[in-house]
Amino acid sequence: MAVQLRAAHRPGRALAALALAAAGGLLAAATVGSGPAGAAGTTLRDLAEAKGSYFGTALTQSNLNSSTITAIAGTQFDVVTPGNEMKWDTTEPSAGNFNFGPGDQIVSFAKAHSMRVRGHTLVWHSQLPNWVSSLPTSQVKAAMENHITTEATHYKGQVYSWDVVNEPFNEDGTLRTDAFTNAMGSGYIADALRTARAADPNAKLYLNDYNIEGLGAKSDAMYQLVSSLKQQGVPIDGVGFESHFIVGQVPSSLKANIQRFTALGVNVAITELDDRMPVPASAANLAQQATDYAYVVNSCLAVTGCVGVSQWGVGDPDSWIPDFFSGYGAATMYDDNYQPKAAYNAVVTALGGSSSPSPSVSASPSSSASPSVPPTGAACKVSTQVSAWNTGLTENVTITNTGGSAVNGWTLAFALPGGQSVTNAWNATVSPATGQVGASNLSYNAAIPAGGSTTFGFQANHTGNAAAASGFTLNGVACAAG
Ligand code: 9MR
Repeated sequence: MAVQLRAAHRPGRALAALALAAAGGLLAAATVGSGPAGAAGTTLRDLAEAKGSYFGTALTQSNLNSSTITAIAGTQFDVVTPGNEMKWDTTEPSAGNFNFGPGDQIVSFAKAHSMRVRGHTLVWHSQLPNWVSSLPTSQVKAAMENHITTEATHYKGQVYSWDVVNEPFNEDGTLRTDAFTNAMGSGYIADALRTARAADPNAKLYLNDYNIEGLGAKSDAMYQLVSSLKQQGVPIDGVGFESHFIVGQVPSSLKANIQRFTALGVNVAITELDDRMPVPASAANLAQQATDYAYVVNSCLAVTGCVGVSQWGVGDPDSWIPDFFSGYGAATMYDDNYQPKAAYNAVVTALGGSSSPSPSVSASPSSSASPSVPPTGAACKVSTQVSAWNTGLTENVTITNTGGSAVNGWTLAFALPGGQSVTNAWNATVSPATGQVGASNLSYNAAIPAGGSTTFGFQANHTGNAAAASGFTLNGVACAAG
């Protein structure tokens, strides 16, 4: 499905192709980029599992009606968190009347696709039906315990973990005032955890919150709470870092913060990852998002006890962000058409995946060019578009075939300015990372019809010179600028 590329992966092939170009203009371009899927597999879940981790998503009941969403969810992800279906307003809309139908549907989907379920959530101030908030304080404890016991018992053996208490803190680290603190003070948290453990002894019990991903007052408060719960012998297995980030603002202390929590003897999970930006999304922000996603995944992988990463939703169209943050969106790894974005490719790389296209892409008949049918040189023009920031850039390169016949299989050779180093690419393999570089077609874009164009792109680090590449030759024939 997605094409993920790492410049360093096939230097041999690309160098060979460039040598051929120098020798006579005949390239084995079609062999480049059509290699087998990565050894560990090509889906996020396969790659994560190979590292002893997981990659999850959130799904709502309505998402299950979209074959596009379910196709991606069922193949790419191995953990599902119900977006709304296990929350109190759905599961117990009036006192003692339980409705597990919607949650059960999510569980069925998970089972059918060998996914684990993160139960979300038993006790939360939000999406809490009015009848709970209206109870006399003397009745809240019993209502809470009954709710936890009934729901956790219903899902016993079917959920891998529970977010037992969700979002208990204010931004300054004080405990949020809600029906539960009003009735029980801070003790409601320990009580909720104990009640959940009694109902489902095998479920991992989590506290989950946002803006606790980096060091700061709120994460300090969570840290103190977990530390104190552990000291008291209260059952707690993990802390969920929701991770609703803004592009370019992922806290640099993320890994250190994960480490200090795991040092308390609990797991950490990245539970609701997304990374929003103003829309329409700029190329620079999409590139930064890729960096951010990779950083988050790498931070989790680097710490034993960080068990996995879940994204909140599958793709940009089903993300909660545009509804809650006006003018923002593009927060997930899949774009408006559910095509994988640079963030997806960056995550594949972070998970140790290869730069190969998926097997179905490799097998596509469009990979008709083969080493025994050398591509022909062609008249061409090339245009470039660079979006740069202080240390990096993305560059899109459009090749137009200005000759009279189709090109079948291509390598575009060009010079990168000094200091630029390619970190990843899309719609082509690009290698080597620096200097004189070759970009070669993938199986699905080998053909450029006469008069037609194709675009590929890459991300690069730079040390001050963010100029576009230059000196383009297509299959050994110099191209005009255009
Ligand atoms: O994705 C959920 C969205 O559909 C709901 O409208 C929203 C209501 O609060 O809750 C969303 O999920 C939240 C999650 O349960 C807890 N952390 C923040 C998530 C985004 O708001």
